[in-house]
Amino acid sequence: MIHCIKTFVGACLTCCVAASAGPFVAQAADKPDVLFIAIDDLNDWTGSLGGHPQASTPNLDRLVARGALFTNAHCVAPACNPSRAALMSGLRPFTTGIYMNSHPYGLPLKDTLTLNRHFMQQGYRVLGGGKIYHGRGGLPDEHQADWHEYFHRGGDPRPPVKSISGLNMAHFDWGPLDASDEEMGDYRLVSWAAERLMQDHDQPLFLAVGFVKPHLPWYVPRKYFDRFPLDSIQLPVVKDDDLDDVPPAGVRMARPEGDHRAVVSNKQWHHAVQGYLATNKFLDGQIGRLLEAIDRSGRADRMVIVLWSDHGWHLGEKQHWRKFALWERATRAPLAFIAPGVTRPGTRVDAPVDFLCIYPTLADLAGLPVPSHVEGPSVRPLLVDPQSDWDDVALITHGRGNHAVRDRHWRYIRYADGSEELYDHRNDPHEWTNLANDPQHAPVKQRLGTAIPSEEAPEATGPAKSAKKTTRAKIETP
Ligand SMILES: [Ca+2]
Ligand SMILES: [Ca+2]
Repeated sequence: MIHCIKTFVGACLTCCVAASAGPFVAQAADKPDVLFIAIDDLNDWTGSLGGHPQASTPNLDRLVARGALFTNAHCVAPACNPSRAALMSGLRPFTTGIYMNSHPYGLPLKDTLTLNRHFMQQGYRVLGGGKIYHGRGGLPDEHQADWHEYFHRGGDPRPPVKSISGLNMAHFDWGPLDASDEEMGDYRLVSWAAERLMQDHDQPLFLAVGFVKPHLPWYVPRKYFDRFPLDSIQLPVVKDDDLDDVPPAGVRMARPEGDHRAVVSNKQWHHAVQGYLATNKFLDGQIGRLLEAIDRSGRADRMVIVLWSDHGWHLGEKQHWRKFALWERATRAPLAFIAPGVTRPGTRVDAPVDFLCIYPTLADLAGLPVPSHVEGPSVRPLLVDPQSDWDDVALITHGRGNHAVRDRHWRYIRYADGSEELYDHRNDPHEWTNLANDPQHAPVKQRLGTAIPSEEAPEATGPAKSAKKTTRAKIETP
């Protein structure tokens, strides 16, 4: 294994040095292809992360088992736009000002060497499809030239009624479709990606495949709902008075009088869990098709793969739904790297990381320089040896001034008004008991608090929408 690692790294370093001296194409054969798999709104309800006992994701589990799965990985921000903007730019929300879905990324990142720009500059053929950055209206003007090709997957079939659940809450809805897999946007996305994997390219590939499911609405073909009969559905484990020890800033994020009251009073909780499990099962089938394409392409042994989902998702834990919060279920999400010659199959990494590690790690694994602006660390040491010393923590930001810090055992939350939560995951995996006011844990808060910034950029503005003057979660529209 050591020999393999040296050979792979050596080849990359050689081509990196050579690339600066002449046309890149001559060295392209030495660079690995990169397959960048983005998933929208998939929390830890996968077979491999075990967030729900009925989660069934055998294809995803098979893919991540080929390399290193991070079991304590967290988004940088628990919302689509700021999570993706941070991951793709290498910059935290409090550096760019992109804190919320309402803060546009186009102009603020106009001059930033984003991940796809970096790979393009380094001689990669950069292809994207589906949802990579946030936004359904196409790419912002400032980012049009950042992809050699971009595939827009189109929409998904709709049910004949406005709201299957009866909640009438826009796309906060779920139910079976009388439609085929082939009619789904993510099916077309995989077909496109498979074609590109089969083609010959005279440059190494950076292929970004952005699945839109399991984002709401949870409408997928009926067979996936049938797979999870309603009378078998297990609700998440919750504690009725869980919010009693959460400070008001946290309760405002949970907003129990909103989604949760609507779901419970309309007897939709089981239906919603069924809908999420079914949509995850549909997604998993598409990951299976992508996996087949990878293997058919003959590229697998020269391909670095990263798989991630942009944040977690609550389904009633802390009387909260959706993302937009700083607890474990909203921030924990799948992250896996498969890097031939570096990772070993079946590796599980328990060290805490956040998705700011993705940019530098991919650059590192491809033998590219890591741009100096990038704020996260490469996790290569953990890929080589999951037991490596790792002092870093995961830092999650939700709105200006609100942060969570996660290490191996603890989650520390500090809101903009200074109020706090502290949870010990060694004996409180559901984060039920807030220990922030227990004086004996002051040193833990002090230690984790050093990760929280003392200065934060103002909220970004742009031509499309102006930034909202609040950090409240309730302003979000997913
Ligand atoms: Ca998302
Ligand atoms: Ca509690």
